[in-house]
Amino acid sequence: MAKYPYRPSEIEPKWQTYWAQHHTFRTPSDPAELQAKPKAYILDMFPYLSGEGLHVGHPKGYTASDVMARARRMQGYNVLHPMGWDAFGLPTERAAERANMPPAVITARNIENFRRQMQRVGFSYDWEREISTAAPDFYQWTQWIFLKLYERGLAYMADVPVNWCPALGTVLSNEEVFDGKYIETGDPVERRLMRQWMLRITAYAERLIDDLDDVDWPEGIKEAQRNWIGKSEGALVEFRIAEYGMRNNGNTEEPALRAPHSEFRIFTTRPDTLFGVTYCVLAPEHPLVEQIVTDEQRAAVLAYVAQARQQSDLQRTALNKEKTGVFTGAYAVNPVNGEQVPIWVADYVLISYGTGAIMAVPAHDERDHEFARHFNLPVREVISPHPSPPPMREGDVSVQEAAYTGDGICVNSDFLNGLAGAAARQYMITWLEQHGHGVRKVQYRLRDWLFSRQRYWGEPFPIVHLNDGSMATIPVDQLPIELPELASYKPTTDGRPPLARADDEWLLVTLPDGRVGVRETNTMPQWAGSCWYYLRFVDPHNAQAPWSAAQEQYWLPVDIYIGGVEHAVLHLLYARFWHKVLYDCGVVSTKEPFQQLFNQGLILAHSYRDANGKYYYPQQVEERDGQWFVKETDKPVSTQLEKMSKSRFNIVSLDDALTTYGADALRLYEIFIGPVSAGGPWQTNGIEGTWRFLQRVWRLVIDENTGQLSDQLTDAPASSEAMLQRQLHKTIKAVTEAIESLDKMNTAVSHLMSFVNQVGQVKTVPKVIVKDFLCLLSPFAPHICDELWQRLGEPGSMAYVPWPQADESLLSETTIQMAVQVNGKLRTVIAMDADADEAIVQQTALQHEKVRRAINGQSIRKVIVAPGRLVNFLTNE
Ligand code: ANZ
Repeated sequence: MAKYPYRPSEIEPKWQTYWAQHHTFRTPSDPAELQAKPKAYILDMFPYLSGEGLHVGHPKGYTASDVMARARRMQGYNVLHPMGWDAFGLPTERAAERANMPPAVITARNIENFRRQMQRVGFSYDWEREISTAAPDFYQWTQWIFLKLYERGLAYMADVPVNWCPALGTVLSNEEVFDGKYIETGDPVERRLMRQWMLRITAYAERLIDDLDDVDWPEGIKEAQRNWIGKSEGALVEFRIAEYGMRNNGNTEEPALRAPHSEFRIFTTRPDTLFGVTYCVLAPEHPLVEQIVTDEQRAAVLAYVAQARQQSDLQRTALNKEKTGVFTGAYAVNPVNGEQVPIWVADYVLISYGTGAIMAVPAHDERDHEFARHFNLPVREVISPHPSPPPMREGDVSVQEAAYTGDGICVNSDFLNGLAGAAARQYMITWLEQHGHGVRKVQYRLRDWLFSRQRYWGEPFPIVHLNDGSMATIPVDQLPIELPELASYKPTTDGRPPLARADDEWLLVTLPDGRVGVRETNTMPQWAGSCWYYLRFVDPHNAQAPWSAAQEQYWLPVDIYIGGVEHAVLHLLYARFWHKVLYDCGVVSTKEPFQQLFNQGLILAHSYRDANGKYYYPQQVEERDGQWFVKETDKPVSTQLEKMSKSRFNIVSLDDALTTYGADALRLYEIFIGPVSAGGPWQTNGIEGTWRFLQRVWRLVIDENTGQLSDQLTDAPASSEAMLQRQLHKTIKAVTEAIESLDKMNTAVSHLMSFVNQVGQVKTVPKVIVKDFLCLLSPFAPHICDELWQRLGEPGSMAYVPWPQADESLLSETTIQMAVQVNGKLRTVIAMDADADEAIVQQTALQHEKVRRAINGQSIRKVIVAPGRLVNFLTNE
């Protein structure tokens, strides 16, 4: 047994303490220091707190950003790499409810645990800048920003149909609801009309789309944002309600309509189809329904409206759902030809979009077509796919059978006949405007943001309701409005916020001018703090202002923002909105907050599930002849790779992995698993591999028997080992490029491993070469590198040692072509460096799309490499 082996359990706490005591990662803030260097603001999406702490899936993104931050410091940048806590919100409050403790106490405990875990992994955060969104000195400024929104007319109260979640006792935003359920818990959501705070995000819809062009984000995320905002261009068209007397070709027997509104407006993206309207539809909630419904139809219509209210928008608008609806008995007049068309009520028209009413063109809209077929309403073709007058061509489908939704030539359309597409739409809009029947309209799917919650654990609003019914703002110098202590934090079933139970001392306010009122008792949603936390990091202890202009101008925008793809819409859209408002207020200097966005992939783990869907822990199951069984009951179970979660019993504990292998092995493995954006399965033998690699690195420098420097090391110049020197410079180049790409950081680890293999082939190793190698390894495995650096006689941490530069003259140019086979079958040919070792060859081959497709997720049983010629992957087919 070696007496002085690699012992992460000793080295890692030692260097973590050293970094803390020496403020190694303190962010420069003094103007001269800032001026002297370029900046890199590298930010992780801060976690929302949970009682479970972190599992091995979480550090994937955190490690990638930490490697980047550490490399940037060595490359001569001023680096801002902070961490904080998304501490308000439902998850914490629910945990507090379960534990029967005040949310503040649970929050403090969770923060301790998260911080302890992150420090154990050795992330180079500047802990002196740690923030929590639930701390009064933070949310004071959240309230301050709310006042800015309010002053600009971007925050208002309104009676709105809300998503009310009975299980949570609160309303939720549109973005938080999918398929009629709260996205986090699956609790059902119903529609209610409530008076709530709204933020006018729709006023920024256009800019939220346009400015996406200026940021360096994954195209998929940009697209998700564009779709969420959902810009449509078209027209608002006015339809008059036909007089009862004029209906049915002039039967004057019936009474005249007494409706106060005798017209309604519809939104359409296809004004070119107006001559094809054969009926109109109002949403069940449309206020006109009750006024126009005829006596014969009233009972049927009211029954239909009542049942439609029970269903979510998604259920109602599903394309394949059988269409339902009821005729109101009333008719509308088509403004282009004076024709009278029946008005129906149907749930496929949503009250929340457009005007809540449509003109139906069954010949050219699929949903209208289905509806018309179902209720035997006429279908009139007004767009022809072919330029010359229809006889139909072979293979054509008549619009009686299926809607034709494409562009084409207008037919049966009076003055539009012969026009096509955009030109026809423009012509019609102009016609409508000239005749006073409609206007051009850009419509967004985006709704204003429902910004209040009936929960305790959130920011109080800095608003007072005065006795005369008006509202007033709390003066800025009285912020923060702190959350009061309550006997019970529980939500209510009637929507009365818990803060309404606070004592009068908190509730009743006398403003400086003597006016009195009651505080707003709703709280802000969890998204509020995360909308601007990245700004507070630039100047977190400022008591006079949310941040100083100088710090903001230096650090913003965030250069690299790393986090999960689940934030594609919500957080990123909300934060961009606030940022733009702050930009308009002149308090931030950039239009966009996050220049480059990066999504890390998920780390998956095997889960075990029986036929009833019940999950088992890995310890409860065993494999026999390739089949998995529950040990105790012999029940067969299936195994699959899934996202780690408590409910799937497949969490791999971060603390356990750290205890067994140490932080450096874990960090290396998190990166090694695959491209940062791809994720992959967690495998114990994988982390064992990086752990053994670090042992080899250790032995490269330390003689395990004596604890002294290895005899192999010499003080000779690098050129004394020409091959190794060349190899080093290739590694410098490859690792530098891999870090720069961020996504392909995993390849850096293989290059580092391959370099250590090369060292194994030489007798003596110049210390200068080892030192450069440690520089390259240190962002990934900082503890062992600092330790070896010190043992090599260098002072302090490596955190700011200049990054090595590759000497181009030492980079060999020889490349060779290698064949790549999967199970003996040629898949591709790759160009490789002539002295690349097996690990690099394999890694490079596996990056290839064709190879990956051929392997198709199967595990690799064996790899055969014929140096300089071919590599063959054998899988468990
Ligand atoms: C007539 C028409 C003819 C339409 C045609 C489409 C095709 P986007 O692109 O999503 O904005 N619509 C309008 N308001 C609606 C509502 N509240 N609920 C359900 N559907 C509604 O879609 C706009 C189109 O969706 C509008 O254009 C309208 O149908 C429908 F050949 O008007 B269209």
